[in-house]
Amino acid sequence: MADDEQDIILSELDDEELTLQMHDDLYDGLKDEIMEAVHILLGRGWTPYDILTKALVEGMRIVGIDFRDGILFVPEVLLAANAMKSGMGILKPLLIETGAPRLGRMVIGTVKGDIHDIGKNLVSMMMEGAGFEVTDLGINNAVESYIEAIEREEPDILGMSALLTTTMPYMKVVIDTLVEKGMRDDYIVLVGGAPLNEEFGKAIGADAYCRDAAVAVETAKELMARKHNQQGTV
Ligand code: B1M
Repeated sequence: MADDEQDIILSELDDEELTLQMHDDLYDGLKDEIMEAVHILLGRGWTPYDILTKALVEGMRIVGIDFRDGILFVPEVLLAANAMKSGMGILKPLLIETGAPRLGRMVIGTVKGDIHDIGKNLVSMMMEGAGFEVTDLGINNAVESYIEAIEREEPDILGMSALLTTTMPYMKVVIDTLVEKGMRDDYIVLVGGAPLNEEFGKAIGADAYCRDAAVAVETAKELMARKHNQQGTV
């Protein structure tokens, strides 16, 4: 594949071919090619959201399948993740510069034991683009880190991400601690990540499970509106 690829001129591919090529390039961890292709699609009038979902997220989904099946290993997936992040880096300012009115504040982080951050970063970007102020705590957050951040930032929303079946139960540790401290009702708690589902979200006492970044934005807006209505501020 590498020999053929040297001859491919990305700008000469049509949209569909280019999208498929991006899936391949992400798979191969080709950061420069991903960045070039993102610029080409932007130049062709693609929205940042379409580039994210159709080219980058879809490419990472394919990587995930081969990682699961033992065809790809951690070093290769890390390269793919870096290529994905470089593409996201170009799109981030475009997703954020919407001039949307401030809707509220969010603190978000990946839970303890978990270093996956691509999905969380996507949620942060989309939330910022929708008008939320976001404090991103990064990866591997213990309950103390969440508590310290929400006491400092006083957000409306606490978001937690987990990508491993072994780390998702930690979300309950955080929520239980909020309950113990009498702080649970002060925040909207949203959770997300590939292994979660709605039932899990309910079982651990979150306000909502968000399937993807777009759902996170919609859910956040809806629950913020409900909160304002309850407080009689809207
Ligand atoms: Co990991 N990994 N990984 N990995 N990795 C998974 C999650 C896995 C499903 C792969 C597989 O086997 N198919 C599997 C988990 C299996 C399980 O738990 N049942 C797995 C494993 C096993 C591991 C290791 C244990 C591998 C090892 O070391 N042997 C190890 C664990 C490290 C750790 O965390 N302690 C590991 C390591 C890694 C890398 C470092 C190589 C890399 C992470 C790089 C990084 O993130 N910086 C990596 C990657 C890239 C993946 C896959 C391939 C892709 C994840 C991703 O970025 N997806 C993943 C396979 C998969 O998920 N199918 C896999 C793209 C992203 C846009 O989607 O993160 O789902 P996602 O986010 C979505 C939604 O879920 C939602 O919105 C996002 C955007 O739409 N969402 C939220 C996410 N968080 C949210 C928070 C919210 C709301 C919505 O808050 C409100």
